[in-house]
Amino acid sequence: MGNPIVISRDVTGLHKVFLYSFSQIFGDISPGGILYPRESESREVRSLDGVWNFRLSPMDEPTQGLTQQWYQQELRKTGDIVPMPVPASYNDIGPNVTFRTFWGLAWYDRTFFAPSSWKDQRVWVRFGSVCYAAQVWVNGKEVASHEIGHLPFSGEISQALNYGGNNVITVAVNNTPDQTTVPQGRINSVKTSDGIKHVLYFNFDFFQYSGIDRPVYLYTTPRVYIDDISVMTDIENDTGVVNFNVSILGLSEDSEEPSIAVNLYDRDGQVVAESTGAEGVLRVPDANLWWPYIMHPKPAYLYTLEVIVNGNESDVYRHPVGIRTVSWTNTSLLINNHPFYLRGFGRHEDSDIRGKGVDYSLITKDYNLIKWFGANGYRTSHYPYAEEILDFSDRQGIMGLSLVDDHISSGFSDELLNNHKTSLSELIRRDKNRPSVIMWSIANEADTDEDDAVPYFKAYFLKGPSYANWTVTSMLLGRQAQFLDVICINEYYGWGSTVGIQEVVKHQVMVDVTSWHQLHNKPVVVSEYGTDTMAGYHSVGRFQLPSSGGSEEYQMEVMSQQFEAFDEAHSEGYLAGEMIWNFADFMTDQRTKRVNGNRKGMLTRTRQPKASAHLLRWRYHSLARKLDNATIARPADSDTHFYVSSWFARSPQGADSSFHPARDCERNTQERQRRKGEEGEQDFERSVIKYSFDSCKIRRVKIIRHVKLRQV
Ligand code: GCB
Repeated sequence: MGNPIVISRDVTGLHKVFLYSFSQIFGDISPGGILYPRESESREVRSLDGVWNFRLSPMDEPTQGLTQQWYQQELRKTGDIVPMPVPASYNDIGPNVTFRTFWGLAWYDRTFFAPSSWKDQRVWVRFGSVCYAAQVWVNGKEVASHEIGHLPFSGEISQALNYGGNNVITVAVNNTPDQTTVPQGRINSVKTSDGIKHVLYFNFDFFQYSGIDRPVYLYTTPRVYIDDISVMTDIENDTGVVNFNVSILGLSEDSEEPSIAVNLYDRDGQVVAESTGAEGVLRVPDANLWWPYIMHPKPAYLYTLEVIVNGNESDVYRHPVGIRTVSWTNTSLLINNHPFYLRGFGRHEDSDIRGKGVDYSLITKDYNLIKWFGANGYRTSHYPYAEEILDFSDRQGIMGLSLVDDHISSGFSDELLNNHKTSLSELIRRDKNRPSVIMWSIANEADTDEDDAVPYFKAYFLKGPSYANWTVTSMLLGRQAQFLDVICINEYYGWGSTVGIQEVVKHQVMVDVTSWHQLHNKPVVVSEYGTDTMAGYHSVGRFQLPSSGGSEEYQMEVMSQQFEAFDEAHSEGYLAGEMIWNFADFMTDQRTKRVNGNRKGMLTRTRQPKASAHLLRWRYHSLARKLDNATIARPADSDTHFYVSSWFARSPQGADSSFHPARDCERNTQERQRRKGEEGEQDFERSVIKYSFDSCKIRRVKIIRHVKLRQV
């Protein structure tokens, strides 16, 4: 099932999922289904991936392709074309900087054959994503359009096809941002010796790759077809419960009333439950639940839901289903009623040459590495990831905080709100059935301090579909955090303006996490922390000369400080996870603070480990052993003098005998309880705030606001 929705809270404080009608649960979800194309007895799927023809619009006449109707003929007849791989971002494929920095309309086309056997069916084209906006023609007829990248769209092309012959598909891609697009951006003007130059500007920290970056499929369905399937799962003792809802489209007055059969198969192809009708409940005794990686010896168990529609024609669609629940208390996250601690990363879809283009070799390598680290989740920062990537998460048990395109910084207009809501609603429509998706995250580091932000996010929260999480970075969020279920904070102590002062880390992290929890009585996840680090740059560590920012040693030292704070906050009971920024180095715009991209990765952009990768691996493995009771082997190369976790040996040999459960944490807790007892709850909070105010001047404004917000 997709993301659980809190509808009620019981007196124990455990937030439970109750099943209401699907429309209530999914709120303003975008209409119509967007099922992934899958072959079956009634459906054919053909990939249109490969090498397409490509040309950019002239910079001085960006709309030329539209005014001259390039889509009415093959692109090669309109001017010079170059080959362009699909899926891939076009920016780093071209021979020159024009491709890299281009903004405006880019044009693609290719031909394909449509067999005569398709004539009696419906034929569709489906794009996994086009960044940012797309218009699609087949043989000169417009068949689809879509705005907002990183999300799929489809269009029926039955009426436009030349059956038994060749067809031309043309796509115009527009990557021009403004203050109402999601994410926001603008075109800046710069005076140069050749006159005014118009350049793309984004105020977020990743390269805005453009183009047809995810797979393109043609697929067929019968005329009466399964348009969408929604599942919500629950657990009653040992019984797995699968609530399903099927929507069928294409019925005409002459259509026979279709009958619907729904079967659930286990991994061995045995039917374990069956039902009929468009809505119903399947019960699976002794169900194999979907568990995250490492939390269970058989993680990521997937059943197959088969839907068969019989009428004048029949349609069959098979959908993977993981049976699991996600819930949360005011301190923790739970999966299948067991508390879990998120240990993972912020990531990017990013690699050289292909940009954000889907690449199975890269995806497979990345998941091998995620598991090598012993991570159990990640945040799909800062946009919805490819379905092909999330399939790996579903199949391997890697939990995900699924982010809508979340860089909304300011200029909170109605149009922006509309686009933002559409994007979240399309994301939920796409991923609602994925067991690996455990939260929806809707904004990253928005300017929540602006007055316009309050009504903006209020409207977003009240009318939009449900979600569970909002990522924020500073104390300024206070007014909006009341609407959230889980609070994620980004913090960069020991970096940014405190680079070189790593002593600030532990204390400030505790202050942030504690204050957020106390202010809203909700679980807190640290969704970003980290330092830029040049692989191969070393400075001597803290036990000899001071290490300096940017070195591999410094990155480990800051991490080590963060780990101590995380363990302390976790032992207090309200830190529900930690996600380092970033899994791997990634490309950004050219900026003064970026040396060929962002270097906060544990891995280089080519996925080679920095020293920190080993430190993180030690930590995640030791957390898995302690918190998930996992029997995974301790990493062999575990000789470290860094703080890894309170359950990990500090001895250079890392011998197993020194594996001591939660001793430090308990001591810390006792000390804090003693302090609370002496000072009283209120005083304790105030002293925390005052202390941070004194010890770190940078936080002064934020802390003052924090105090004010508490009075709101
Ligand atoms: C952040 C942003 C992330 C940046 C990161 C950094 O807070 O959420 O997009 O890449 O900082 O490295 O500056």
